[in-house]
Amino acid sequence: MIRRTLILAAAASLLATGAFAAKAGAIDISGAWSRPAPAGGNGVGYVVLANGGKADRLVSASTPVAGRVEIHESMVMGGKAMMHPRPRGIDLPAGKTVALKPESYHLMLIGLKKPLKVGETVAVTLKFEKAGSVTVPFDVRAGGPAPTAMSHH
Ligand SMILES: [Cu+2]
Repeated sequence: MIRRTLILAAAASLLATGAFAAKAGAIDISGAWSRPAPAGGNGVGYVVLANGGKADRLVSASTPVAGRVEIHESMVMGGKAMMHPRPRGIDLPAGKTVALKPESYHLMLIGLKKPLKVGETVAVTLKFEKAGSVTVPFDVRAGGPAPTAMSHH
């Protein structure tokens, strides 16, 4: 009885934090999620990258469900929410964890070929300079802080 309770608790905590974790070299990839978005619009992607190895870089990403994926950074400048493309990607310092999250770094899925619906997963391939490529399922869910003036954030 106690054991079953523990297993259920473990399963529940996995669900709460994102059940999927992947690895590319020494980089632990977890908590990948996206938001619902209509076909023809832009989607977002958030994920936590914990680099247990040498300095690396997230250089690009791609997905079959969008025309292309850009790496962006959101910031507030002069009271306005802005976002900037990061064409060189995101540095992943040795031993550090970098989170792509609302109001910060994010993936932008440009030109969705189909709607992203809550409960589905989107396969996104992340490409690292040294660790190579890995395809990660992003859970589509509502939530997080309310979108900013940039409606897709
Ligand atoms: Cu963006």
